[in-house]
Amino acid sequence: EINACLFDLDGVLVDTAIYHYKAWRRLANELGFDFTEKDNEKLKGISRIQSLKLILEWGGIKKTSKEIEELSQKKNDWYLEMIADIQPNELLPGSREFLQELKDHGIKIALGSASKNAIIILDKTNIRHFFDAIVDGNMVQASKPDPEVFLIGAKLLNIQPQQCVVIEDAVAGVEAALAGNMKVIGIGDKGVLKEANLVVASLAEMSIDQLNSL
Ligand code: B16
Ligand code: MG
Repeated sequence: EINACLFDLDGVLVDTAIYHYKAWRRLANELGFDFTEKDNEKLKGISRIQSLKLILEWGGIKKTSKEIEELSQKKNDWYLEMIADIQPNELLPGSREFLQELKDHGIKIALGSASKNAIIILDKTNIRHFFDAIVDGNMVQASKPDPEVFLIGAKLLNIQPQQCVVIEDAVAGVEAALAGNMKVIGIGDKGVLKEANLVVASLAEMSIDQLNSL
C-alpha cells in the first residue's frame, strides 16, 4: 500500500528544467562550447556543482575550485533572474490537481529536490501548503542517484520507504528512488526512464488508483 508520495520539483511539478538548461547553455557558450538536449538529461537531478563539473569536462576545460564557485554563482544568478517572475501557470499539467487528489485521500506529500532554490519556486507557484515535508538541496550531503533526499523525506513523514512512491523526471532520480527501496513513477520518456515502475507523459495522466497498482 502506498501511504506517501515524494515529488521531485524541476521537470515534475514545475517547468523549470528548461531554465536550468538555458542558464547552463549560456555559461557553456560563454566558455566557448555548446552541449545538446541529450547531454542535458545527464544534468537533471544532480547538484549545481556536479552539473558544472560535468559541463566543464564536456568542454575539456579545467578550472580552479575558486573559479568553479564563481561560475556556479553566475549560472545561479541567471537562473534566479529567469524564475523571478515564475507564476502558478508554469506548473506542469496536472500538478496542482494531483497534489489536491492526494491530499483529499490522506496520502502524505513530500518534496525531494536537489535544488537549493526549491522553496522560492514552491512559494511563487502557490503550492507550498500541499507539502507535509520539504527536503531540498540545502539539506542533503549526497546528491541523486544517492537515495538520501528521499530517505530523509520518508523519515520526516514517518512512513516506511516501501510505502512511498517517488515521482521523477531524471534518470538519477529514478535510480535514487530504487536505491531507497521505493516505487518510482517516471514523468517523460519511457526510453529514457527505463527503470521506473511506470512512466507517464505528465501528472495529468495520474490517478490514485495507479499508485496502488504499482
Ligand atoms: P539548484 P530537482 C534539480 O532539481 C535539477 O533537476 C537540476 O538540474 C539542478 O542542477 C539541481 O536541482 C540543483 O538546482 O542549482 O537550483 O540548486 O529536479 O531535483 O527538483
Ligand atoms: Mg527533476
